[in-house]
Amino acid sequence: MKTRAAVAFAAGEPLSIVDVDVQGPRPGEVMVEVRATGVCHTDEFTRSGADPEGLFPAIFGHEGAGVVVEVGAGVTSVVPGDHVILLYTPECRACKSCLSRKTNLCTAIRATQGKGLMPDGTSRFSIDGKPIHHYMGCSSFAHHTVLPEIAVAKVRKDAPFDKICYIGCGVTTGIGAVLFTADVEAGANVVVFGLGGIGLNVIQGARMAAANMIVGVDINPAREALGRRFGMTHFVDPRAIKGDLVAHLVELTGGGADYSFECVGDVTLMRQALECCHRGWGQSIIIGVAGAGKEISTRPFQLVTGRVWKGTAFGGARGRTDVPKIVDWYMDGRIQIDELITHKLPLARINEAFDLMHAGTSIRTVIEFD
Ligand code: NAD
Ligand code: 022
Ligand code: ZN
Repeated sequence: MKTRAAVAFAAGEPLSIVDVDVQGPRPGEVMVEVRATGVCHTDEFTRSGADPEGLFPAIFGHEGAGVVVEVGAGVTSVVPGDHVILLYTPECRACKSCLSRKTNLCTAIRATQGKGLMPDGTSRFSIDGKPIHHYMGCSSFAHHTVLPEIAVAKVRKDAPFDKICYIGCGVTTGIGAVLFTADVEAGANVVVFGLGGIGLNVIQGARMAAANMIVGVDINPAREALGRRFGMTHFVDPRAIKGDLVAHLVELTGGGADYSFECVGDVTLMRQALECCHRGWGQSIIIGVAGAGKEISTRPFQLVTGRVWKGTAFGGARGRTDVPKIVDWYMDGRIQIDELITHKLPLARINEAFDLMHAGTSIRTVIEFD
């Protein structure tokens, strides 16, 4: 069948809105009618050409929600009509990683996903018989897309697609980093570097964990008001303080952060985030994705004296298990999403979402399909 999609034909070019051919689901796969998708940083990172692993032509998008319209042979966990959130981190519950209970990084379809292909090594998308790559196993910038069954989380039907699509990446990454990766305890002092689509969700995760101080650090002073609405108790603009940022944060937190989170993707900030942690136990969690080839550094003394450096993908969340719970938290009013969806556009105007991202005026732009 034909479906409308935003196709990236070459690095650095705007996406083209065209009709593409999409094949039905093969065994173990499902076709989803995407109803809404967020536009996130990695989409722009790959579109711009900065991602050395970027493949073209491709259909980007990895923050999607929609309705299952067809299932392939052997699919048992969803049926047509089910509402789902797409998962760039699948959960097979059978690979070594899933069975370990120590990581959410399922390896079942990892090799082909990174190559922009379905697990059988082929693509479901094409134009004039020429294949188009999938992206992060999701390709939510297509009105209809095909995924392995293990890469969709079934969610309740009363949840609005234009809000819960954001649970497909930013919300889960930020809240999950606090609750799953760091396991922040009540009363802890938390420092968050970068108050964008991820950092603001870290802040609300810290509020859920009943943290004591929640210190936000951002060079954009406009982020202070939004941070406070999500539970931030103190704001630091690095450009406004005199002297060393790390010393300032250690002083402010009365000896250092119990937990810090880097939500920018800058290796200098990653070092500062580690070094502002409390001697003996402070943990720093890297969420931001740094450019290819970048390296982090610190003195070994920082770790020898008990600070811990960690990283997290998708907030450590197990997609099919944890994502439906996060949807419930939203529906029960325990987390805020609406305030972070600052812009909405139809697919035809998706390129404006990248402009808004660069201008720093958006937190999230959501594309709604009609
Ligand atoms: P964003 O652009 O919305 O937010 C970044 C924020 O950092 C902005 O508010 C900006 O003003 C601030 N900032 C920039 N430079 C700064 C500096 N030197 N000091 C302090 N603040 C600074 O981006 P986002 O959507 O929140 O994403 C943040 C990062 O998280 C990206 O690198 C993204 O790729 C990554 N990410 C990682 C995962 C994961 O699973 N690990 C998932 C999603 C996103
Ligand atoms: C999502 N991300 C950034 C903004 N939005 C993001 C980027 C990369 C990862 C997670 C989130 C990530 C961390 C670790 C890995 N990835 C490797 C996982 C593994 O090897 O098992 C990652 C993921 C998917 C893809 C590439 C890297 C991909 O599909 N191309 C989860
Ligand atoms: Zn993302």
